Amino acid sequence: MNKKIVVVGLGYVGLPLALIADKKGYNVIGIIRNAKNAENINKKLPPFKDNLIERLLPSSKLHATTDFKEINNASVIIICVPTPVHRDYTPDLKYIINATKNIGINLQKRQLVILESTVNPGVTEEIILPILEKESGLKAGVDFYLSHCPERINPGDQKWNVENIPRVVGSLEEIGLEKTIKFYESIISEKITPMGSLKETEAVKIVENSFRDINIAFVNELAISFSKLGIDVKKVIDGASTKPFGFLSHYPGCGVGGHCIPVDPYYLIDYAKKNGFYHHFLALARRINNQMPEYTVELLIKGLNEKGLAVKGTKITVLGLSYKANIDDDRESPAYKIIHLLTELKADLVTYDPYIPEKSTAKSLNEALYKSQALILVTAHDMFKKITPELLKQQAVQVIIDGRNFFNKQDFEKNKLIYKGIGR
Ligand code: SAJ
Repeated sequence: MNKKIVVVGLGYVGLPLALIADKKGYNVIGIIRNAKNAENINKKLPPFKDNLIERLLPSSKLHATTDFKEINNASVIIICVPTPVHRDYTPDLKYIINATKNIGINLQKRQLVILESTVNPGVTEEIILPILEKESGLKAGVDFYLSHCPERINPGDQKWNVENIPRVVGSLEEIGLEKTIKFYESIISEKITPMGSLKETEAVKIVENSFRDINIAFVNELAISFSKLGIDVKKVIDGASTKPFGFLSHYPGCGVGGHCIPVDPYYLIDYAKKNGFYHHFLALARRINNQMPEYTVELLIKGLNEKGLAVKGTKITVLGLSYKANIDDDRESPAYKIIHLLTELKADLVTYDPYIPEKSTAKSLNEALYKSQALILVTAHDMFKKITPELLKQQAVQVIIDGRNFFNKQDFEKNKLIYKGIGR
């Protein structure tokens, strides 16, 4: 295999992959849409916060470009573009289709095309394959190879990264499968598991993330129920976690964000529906998780009422914009749904996320809390641990809505602050 490979899409998935392949001796070309972003990557400027990228980018030989002609003579072409959903939650494959068309136009014999983006079963064979054949005039599985290896990146994870996360791979036929396994075994130190088909491989990733979404929905529903029963759901989940088998803890929160968990189940719901089956359970879990921002705002309204305050005109601080702790990614973040709801209720809003200063209205935590009468914690950034009842009492804060059950409830209640968590 010649050592030239192409990675289409240099985001959370493509850039770590390109850098690991570069580190393992491949000649890596990254193809992206935005020339400015390509320029910045070539200047070794990390496009977002990520330890592996900050570690490997400075010494990498990765070259970023917008020119799909660079596919010429590559042995492997890996598609790592986003797979979002439309506003009606149906799959939005425009990035996949655009990348595939440009690859097809430049495709050559014996090249291996691998999809890493998360898709529902069927996309590789029913969408990608026909476009590649049409644009190239080549035959899949004969003239070129077509495989799927779903990405498993966990943004912000200090332990698991592209180099040490096991992978599953599937292909149209045996030779493509062997080539794909060989490629991933040359860059990843963990097990590469072959699946029996492309659809099985696509289904693995959707099942992984749907599993997480339904488990989060389960504890979110428990939180709403237990808050009426006077039971602290966090303590119950911690208690259940002492069981060494048959239980995997998830925790309730003010919403489920990110570009994976709240999105991926819709791909399966949509595809199964088109094939005669409706996933009531997956759809219900999505509805439960999607209503957590509203539930959180209702908690705030109740908390303010206990102090005779209305939302309208009250200074309220929203802490955290990113979708999960200690990262700067705010895609699908519940923060924006909460901000929208509070804006509609005419709150005097201030927002602060130390990882996303450019979208925060306050420049510091102190500025964000200044003269604020209530706060909603949306993202459990470590740096918010410095928020104590004493700090809040120096301001005018009387109500705390803890959207991630992050604070010590007793501490706040002991200081006569109104504390409401999610299910506690
Ligand atoms: N969340 C909860 N309760 C939980 C766990 C998460 O409310 O118990 C919320 C988070 O606050 C966040 C959203 O769900 O808003 C997603 O959180 P996440 O930890 O699942 O983070 P992601 O979206 O980065 O998920 C990634 C996924 N990786 C890939 O899709 C390749 C997912 O498969 C991993 O399981 C997950 O990381 C992980 O385990 O951290």
